[in-house]
Amino acid sequence: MRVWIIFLLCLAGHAMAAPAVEDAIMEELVTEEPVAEEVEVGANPVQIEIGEFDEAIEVVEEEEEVFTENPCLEHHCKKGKVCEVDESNTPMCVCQDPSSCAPAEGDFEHVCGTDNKTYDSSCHFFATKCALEGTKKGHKLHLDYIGPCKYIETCLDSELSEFPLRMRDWLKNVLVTLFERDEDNNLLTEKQMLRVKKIFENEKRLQAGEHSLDLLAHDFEKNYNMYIFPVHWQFGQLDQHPVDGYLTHTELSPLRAPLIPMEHCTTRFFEECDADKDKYIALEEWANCFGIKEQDVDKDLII
Ligand SMILES: [Ca+2]
Ligand SMILES: [Ca+2]
Repeated sequence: MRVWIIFLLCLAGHAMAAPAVEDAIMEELVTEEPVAEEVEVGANPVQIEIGEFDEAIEVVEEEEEVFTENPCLEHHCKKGKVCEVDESNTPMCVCQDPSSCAPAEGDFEHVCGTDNKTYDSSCHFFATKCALEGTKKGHKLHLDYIGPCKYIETCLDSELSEFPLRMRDWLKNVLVTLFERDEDNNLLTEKQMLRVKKIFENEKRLQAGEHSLDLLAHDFEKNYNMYIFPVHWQFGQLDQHPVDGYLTHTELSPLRAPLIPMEHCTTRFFEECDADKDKYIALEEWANCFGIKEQDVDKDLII
């Protein structure tokens, strides 16, 4: 049960820091289109900063040349790749040499691949995956979880059925926490706020904390409607690359990767969630895994 408290904290943290977590894992999917630097037309930020010191002007010109002549500055590569220019000064993304990754500062930076190998950091992992691009092995290799590889107990059937009970409650609590902290209105959209407000104001709401499975099951039955939105919301958070109503292994990573070392049923849960075994979790499959009735699955709830 203690694990779930940590889990809750992490989760609140995760949701708050969603962009950062997603950056780490989702960059794998970022397309290689050049990203324009935000420089105002006619403005030269370097000159403005240096001002009128004569000595500095030469430096300014040098920096300006680097800025205009290095096309890599405006060329974004997905994780595992770095930008290089060819003979005609055209930028291109090439696989990063794992030895050029910053050394890991501790175990917490290690990641475990689906090949059951520990990589020093996600940088090392993605660089290795890049080198295997186009091979069957590379296609199958994913980041499995955060932290060094370790023995993960088999998930028993009885334990598997407990998983959605806690997960649903947790999703609901994350949303309520976001609602409470959202002073600047940038964690949730207005429509989301309205939905969560209803949950927040429901006096019969089970407060965040340690609850027995019986109580969680009872609450789900009693306050079923309260759980519909959080389940849809989490799906929408993950379905981003692309937004298509299906979750790939990589899209699921921001949720799975921190969870697996703490919750040994995570892998099995998401595997079984893909009921038709096509390697994608559709919204209907997702909702069903969390006990949401078919008639309540509504893609318009993903707002
Ligand atoms: Ca998707
Ligand atoms: Ca499926």
